[in-house]
Amino acid sequence: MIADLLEKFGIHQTHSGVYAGDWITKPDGLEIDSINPSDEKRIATIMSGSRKNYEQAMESALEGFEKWRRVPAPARGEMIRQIGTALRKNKKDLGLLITLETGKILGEGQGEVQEMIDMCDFATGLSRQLHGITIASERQEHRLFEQWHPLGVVGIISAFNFPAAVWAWNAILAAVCGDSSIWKPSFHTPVTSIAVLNIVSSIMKANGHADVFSLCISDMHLAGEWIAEDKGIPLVSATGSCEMGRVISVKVGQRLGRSLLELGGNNAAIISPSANLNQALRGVVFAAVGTTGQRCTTLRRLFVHDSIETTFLEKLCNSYGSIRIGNPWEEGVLMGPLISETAVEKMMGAIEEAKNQGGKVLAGGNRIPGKGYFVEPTIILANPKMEIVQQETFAPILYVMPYHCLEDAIELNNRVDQGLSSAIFTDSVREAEQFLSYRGSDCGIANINIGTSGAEIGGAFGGEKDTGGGRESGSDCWKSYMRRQTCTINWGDQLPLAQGIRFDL
Ligand code: UN1
Repeated sequence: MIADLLEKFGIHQTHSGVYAGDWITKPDGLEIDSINPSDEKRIATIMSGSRKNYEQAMESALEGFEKWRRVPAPARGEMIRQIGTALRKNKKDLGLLITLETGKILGEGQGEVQEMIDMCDFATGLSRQLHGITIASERQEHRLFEQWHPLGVVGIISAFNFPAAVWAWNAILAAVCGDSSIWKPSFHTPVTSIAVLNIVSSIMKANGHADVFSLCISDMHLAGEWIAEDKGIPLVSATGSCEMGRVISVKVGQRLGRSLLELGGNNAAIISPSANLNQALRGVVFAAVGTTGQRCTTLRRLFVHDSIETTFLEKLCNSYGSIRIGNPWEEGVLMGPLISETAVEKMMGAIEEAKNQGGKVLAGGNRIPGKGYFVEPTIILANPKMEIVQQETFAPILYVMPYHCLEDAIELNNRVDQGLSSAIFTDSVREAEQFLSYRGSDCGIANINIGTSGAEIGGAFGGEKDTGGGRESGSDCWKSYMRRQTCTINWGDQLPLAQGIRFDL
């Protein structure tokens, strides 16, 4: 299965990890093994990039930008449309490769490719809508307006859990805006990034723009730091942990660059007494267990009204018991492995910690013996004050806590450092509107009768507080990838000054 896929995507057993208009034949960084988390077997070995190879990829991206920004936006959109078509053709196989390298189930692997396709469609439309506004000038015979220009090379740092879609959110949007990009993927998922580059660059090569998308896989976080410190990169878009975001944003800030951060979440859902409990159950289980609890939007805290606590928790524990865990490419499996041994250790450590702090395990709680990083999805009855509940553990642990009045539940929803996603299950308009009001959820995403994860690309994606404040993918997020220019034209023969200032010579 793996050999065929590698061949299909043109990936050698030992493959270059640096793309600079073409693959650099022998990058001289350390060799990295990509490991299948389901069986711990090697998928391929990647020659990672050294500082010198990074500079080569950057040089190519800079050259790419010089040419690319001259291409009219709708013509750029046409090439993005072709990328979307190529992704459609490869959806099944690329989805499977993502499944093998990340451990997410097949439906989610393919869903991730669909997210890339959706981004291409969105960006193609956008290619004819990168418009500015005209503003009424306070001066006579003046015109005041805004226009948007390409920004430059965009640095993209992405995480293992969405090894392809998050690149597309950024790189495809950047490309339609006239930018080139340099990508540092997670060292857990180098093979997916190579497959993506091969699909995309076949289109870009045929159109004479092979250097719009660069890639530099590096040992650990090295290339992330190079990108953050590089003054040639006006915008660094980084997805990952809050710790990573703190390091990156300081480095980018020091050189007064812009950063766009999409960091951790500690997302909560509220189950109100009026909720449709079957709907809520499905929403909660997908959000808490999907992607083995490794989405930044994963549901980690659940506030259940005390009047329905017993009924709902019983339903929830029963459905946790029936979740099929196993090889993520097999039909019917709903949960694959965690990404690594370290991730398993962190999960087990968090469960121990929760018990020490007074938590009670209601379901799961164990590692599954044998090869692969498999664990049981876990429910812990907790107290909102517990220290561990304030933290994001990137694993399928759901802390459940009863509440009595909605104001308290909303206050608890907001009482963590992160502010990414939130949800309420309710049939009450009053409760729903309160949750969405200025005194409701403080998160970037607030859902009614939908879990915390699984956002569509059409909206702006991201969150507040320690989540980093960035917004990616749909809506008007394209504006982050361009530079805004405010222009005033005086078409009269006088020189009136703004604010009515008189300066007569
Ligand atoms: C992430 O986990 O970094 O809303 C992104 C969602 C997905 C994206 C998650 N569309 O869950």
